[in-house]
Amino acid sequence: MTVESTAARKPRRSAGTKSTAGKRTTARKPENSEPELVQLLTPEGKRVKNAEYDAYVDGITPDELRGLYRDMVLTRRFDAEATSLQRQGELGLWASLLGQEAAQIGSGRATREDDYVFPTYREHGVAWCRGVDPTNLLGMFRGVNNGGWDPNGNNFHLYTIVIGSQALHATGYAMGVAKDGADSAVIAYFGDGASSQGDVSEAFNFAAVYNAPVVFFCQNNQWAISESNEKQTRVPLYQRAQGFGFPGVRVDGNDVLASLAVTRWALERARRGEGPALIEAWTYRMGAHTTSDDPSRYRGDEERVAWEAKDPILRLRRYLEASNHADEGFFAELEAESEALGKRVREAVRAMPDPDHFAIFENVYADGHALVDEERAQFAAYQASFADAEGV
Ligand SMILES: Cc1ncc(C[n+]2csc(CCOP(=O)(O)OP(=O)(O)O)c2C)c(N)n1
Ligand SMILES: [Mg+2]
Repeated sequence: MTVESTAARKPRRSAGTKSTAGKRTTARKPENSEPELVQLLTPEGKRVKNAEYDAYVDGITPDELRGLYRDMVLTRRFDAEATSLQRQGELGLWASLLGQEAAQIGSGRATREDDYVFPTYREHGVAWCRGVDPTNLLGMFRGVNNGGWDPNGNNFHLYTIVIGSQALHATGYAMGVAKDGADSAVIAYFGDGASSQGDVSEAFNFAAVYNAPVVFFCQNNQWAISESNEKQTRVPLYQRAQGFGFPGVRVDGNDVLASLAVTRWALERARRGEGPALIEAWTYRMGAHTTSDDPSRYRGDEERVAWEAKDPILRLRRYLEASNHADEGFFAELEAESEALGKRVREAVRAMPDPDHFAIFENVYADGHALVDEERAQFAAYQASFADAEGV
């Protein structure tokens, strides 16, 4: 083994011992230490003070807190239903958000109606906050359409599978918003793995140089399929922003209040013309990458057990109960509402009509294209060949 490859296997330790001798910096925290993050609600459900971010949630009412709880519970219920539907053969694939509810609901509820959201394929909680009907998220995963909703209907772009590309789309859109003189903001979601894509770095630089009103919201769920985030970066991801010339913050992504507060801060400064910000939401993908993945092949159970203790829904429930903001009636009603949502989703998916086989060729280009015409003709001939076989 070469010296280089040994160094590459232990990047943080060697970088830390060399450059931090005699001085402590947050960039070189030793491996396995707790990351520094903005937290307003502890895993035990205790509200902790934060001089910088309290102001963004100070006026929050018990009703709004119950609303955040409801959002997270219903999103988790919808997600579980979609996983079951995949197991029953009703969906081809599903990418679960289990564990990431607080990061998504907190940030999603921070957006304003005129803001524009660019999601990955896992932002079911953000879609919920934007008012996209959850059943519309499932058409693509059933293979009956290529999207399922009008992006301009809720300012929520279509799910994007090409990792990191939506960071550039969001930045371009935000540059347009600024040119229009509007005071809306744009938010781009992506994962820890996406941070290794060139598109994301390009987006950071364009956004910084053009002072674009875009918030980069990275859900660091610790894994990019089977690659741990140790393989994505030598410094905490939020610190990358500094090199591009804008602020970066790490927030407890399992804390819905902190996620709401930090995202409000970032969106408000973007609206004021103060440019981009990066939020790294520190969270965990509790389930498999998708229903096609088996995480037991690359990670141990201890990790999941440790994160279970930080469950985003449980901690808000503890807080609501301890502060007498919710009673048994509220939780029972929500349980019934969750079951009704599951049933509605199930029935809607099963009732989705199969598309016309030629629909795939529609809307590829606004004005049509010779290559698409050729492919359509080839497919028609292929289909016609079955008609012959049936006649035999
Ligand atoms: C450009 C590109 N490369 C590779 C893939 C395959 N791929 C799909 S998901 C994924 C991992 C993404 O990890 P992360 O950004 O952390 O998001 P997460 O799935 O954890 O939410 C990869 C590599 C892809 N879809 N697009
Ligand atoms: Mg990830």
